[in-house]
Amino acid sequence: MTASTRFFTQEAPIQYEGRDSRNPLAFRWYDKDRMVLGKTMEEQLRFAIAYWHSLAWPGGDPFGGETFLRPWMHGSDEMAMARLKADVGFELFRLLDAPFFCFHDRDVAPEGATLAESNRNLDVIADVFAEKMAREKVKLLWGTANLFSNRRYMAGGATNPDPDVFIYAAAQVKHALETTHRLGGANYVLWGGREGYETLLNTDIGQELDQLGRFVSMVVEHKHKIGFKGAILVEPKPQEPTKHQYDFDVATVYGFLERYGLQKEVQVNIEDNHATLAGHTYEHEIALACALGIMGSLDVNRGDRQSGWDTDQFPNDPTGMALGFYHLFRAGGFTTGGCNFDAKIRRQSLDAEDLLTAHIGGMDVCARALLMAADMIEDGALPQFVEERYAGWRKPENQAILRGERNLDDMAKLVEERSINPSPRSGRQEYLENLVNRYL
Ligand code: XUL
Ligand code: CO
Repeated sequence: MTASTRFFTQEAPIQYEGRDSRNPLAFRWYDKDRMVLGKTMEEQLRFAIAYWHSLAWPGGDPFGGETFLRPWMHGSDEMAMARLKADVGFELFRLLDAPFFCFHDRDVAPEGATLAESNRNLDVIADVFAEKMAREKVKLLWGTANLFSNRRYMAGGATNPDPDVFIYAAAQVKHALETTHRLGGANYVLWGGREGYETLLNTDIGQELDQLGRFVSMVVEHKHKIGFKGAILVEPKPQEPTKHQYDFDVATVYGFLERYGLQKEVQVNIEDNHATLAGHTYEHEIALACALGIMGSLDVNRGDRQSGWDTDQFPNDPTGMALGFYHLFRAGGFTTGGCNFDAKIRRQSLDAEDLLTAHIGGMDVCARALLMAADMIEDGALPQFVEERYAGWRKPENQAILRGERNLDDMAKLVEERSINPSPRSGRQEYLENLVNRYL
């Protein structure tokens, strides 16, 4: 343990104690070496801790300021504070035995007066990270750039009406991508918090989409230029902070990627609370991304049924998670991606221990969901039902339709020739729901 932190009273890493354990600082489901679907739980779930929520958020809300009073947020030497934050961060990763973490450039090092100064600050902390990562065996799931906090980005980064802001944002992303590459990051994320609009009265949507298309293309070009092997991920969200965001949901992102020829280069980072804000479920977004071949990574969290905003709470619904995991792991699970806790403790959760219990609970929810999803997959009744439901499409004469070898005239002929008069079959939804309940 780094003696300087003295933040956590817990010293030994959290252990798996099994489902009957009453110890709040123990895993009840996450047994990292347990084999599930051919890999260990640790390899399947690839947990990451989000620097911004757990280390850089002071506990404010729109009506009240800081509640946490973290020692590393109160000091005049900003770089010394950034180092202390890194000490506490890596202590948190060690205690949770988390294999990965994620960060925004501005969470980890202070913004300077110029981009060059900000880059230098980030480089210093990236060196600190590199050393700690080697020592603690922690890896970087993804890095990203904060293009939303500074007032220069109030009208967007890539989609700003002022080309100078676009240029500044692109230069900032270049450095964040290179830093991610230097630290061996498995992915690089683009979340367009302010790539949207507040009012159409002052916005040229077509122009802004073209700017965003060029921006993402430049990121992809640079990735290849520097030899970054990780995936570039766009994170969909329908709104907040802007009234409307261009990366609304998985379907919208796919349309955007196709339009700019990026569908083979870019995947998605899907967040539960963003899915619900878009009027979908996590399950829907994951299944669609798998079907479209753009499933990248997950931000695991949850919203609140009554609140219409991004509450970013730690997940606590294993069943909902299992339904999403079922699609993800049926499609083979993660390659570069993982489960990133883009989740924050509530602002009254003041104690260091609250950070631990929140993650322990979230990791257990994901582990339990993985076990359920594995049962659903291995038992085979669900996939088999779907397979049989579409069996008619496997027949060569019907495959020919999908291959574009038949037209509407052929359809009319076929109805005559085959005396087609379809008789509907039950979708058996209640049977399937009861089936899912068996795996819980
Ligand atoms: C915001 C959000 C971001 C991204 C990274 O809602 O999810 O933290 O995950 O910029
Ligand atoms: Co997120």
